[in-house]
Amino acid sequence: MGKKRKQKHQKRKPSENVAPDINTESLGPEEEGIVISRFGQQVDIADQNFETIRCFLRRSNEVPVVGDRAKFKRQEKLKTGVLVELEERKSLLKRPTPHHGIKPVAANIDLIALLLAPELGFSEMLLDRYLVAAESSSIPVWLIFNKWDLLNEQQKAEIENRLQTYKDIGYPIYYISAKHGEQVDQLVEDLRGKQLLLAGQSGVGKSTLIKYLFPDLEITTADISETSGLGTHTTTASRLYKLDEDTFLVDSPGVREFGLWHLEDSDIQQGFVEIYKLAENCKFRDCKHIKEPGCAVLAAAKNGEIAESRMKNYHHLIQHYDQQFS
Ligand SMILES: Nc1nc2c(ncn2[C@@H]2O[C@H](COP(=O)(O)OP(=O)(O)OP(=O)(O)O)[C@@H](O)[C@H]2O)c(=O)[nH]1
Ligand SMILES: [Mg+2]
Ligand SMILES: [Zn+2]
Repeated sequence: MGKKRKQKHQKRKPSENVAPDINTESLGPEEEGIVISRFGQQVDIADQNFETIRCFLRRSNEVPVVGDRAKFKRQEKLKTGVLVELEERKSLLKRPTPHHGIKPVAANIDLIALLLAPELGFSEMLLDRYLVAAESSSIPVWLIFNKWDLLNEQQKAEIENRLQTYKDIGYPIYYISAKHGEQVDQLVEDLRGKQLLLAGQSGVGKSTLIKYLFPDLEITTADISETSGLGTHTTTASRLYKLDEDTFLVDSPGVREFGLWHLEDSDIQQGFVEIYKLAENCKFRDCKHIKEPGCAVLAAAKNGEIAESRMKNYHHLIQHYDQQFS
């Protein structure tokens, strides 16, 4: 799904410029690990046994993010060490900050599990914006509709009906209840072998899913505020959890502004994958499928081959996006 964009990343040999309170003499041999969390000038790296070592950064280190594979040296007999270098990344997922900045979120993610939940008012527009942003990172997306237990049969049928559009486009969809573990086993079987990011608005239940999978860990989750109907941003830093030797999940803070990321026209065009596929048959190469003659997309939409809501949202984004968010 989407185009492939290789992330190039230079490997740099660090100088011996070590954080001041580290005595180089006491450092052990180089070991391999994985970055599970980062705080300012320090990172938590899990070693081969998945024991956490708090590592200091050297000034020459490339900035590590959750999910990076790294070489480090530990200070003997202590639970601290130094980061030596990062391995080349397969991918680097970024997200916008509130003031038009862009911040790296996680490295080596090969699947985005986008959680949706009923009480946040499931909307196709929000989902389409998320999908456009996710598609621009070239990482596959699965849709996980959580809190299935809160719905009655009629509501379930309505949601399934609305999500059928996305299933038809090719997005895998799961209906789960993270809190009660319903349908979670099937999801987990399908996730094996991947390093994935749990994404979605604050309050959809990302941490609750982690909590269900790791019952022995202390993980904070919180109720959705009754007055605002919004999540409360309970998780404040991304963190990686290991499910098995080759399955890792990153819990991340919910981002309200994710869907409002500034998107180029080309991102919007490529982010509606079923529309993008049809666009190669348009008469004009730069067709935006608004009212151009010989437009294959508009013809397909007229024949009912593209869902009405998708076409409407595509038009809305491509025509109003800049005015609205720049
Ligand atoms: N009924 C029901 N409630 C759930 C389910 N999953 C999560 N919740 C509740 O939803 C609330 C929010 O869950 P969290 O796991 O904290 O949400 P989050 O996505 O991690 O939110 P942030 O960390 O703020 O991004 C909590 O009160 C959970 O108990 C579910 O499957 N069913
Ligand atoms: Mg959370
Ligand atoms: Zn067209």
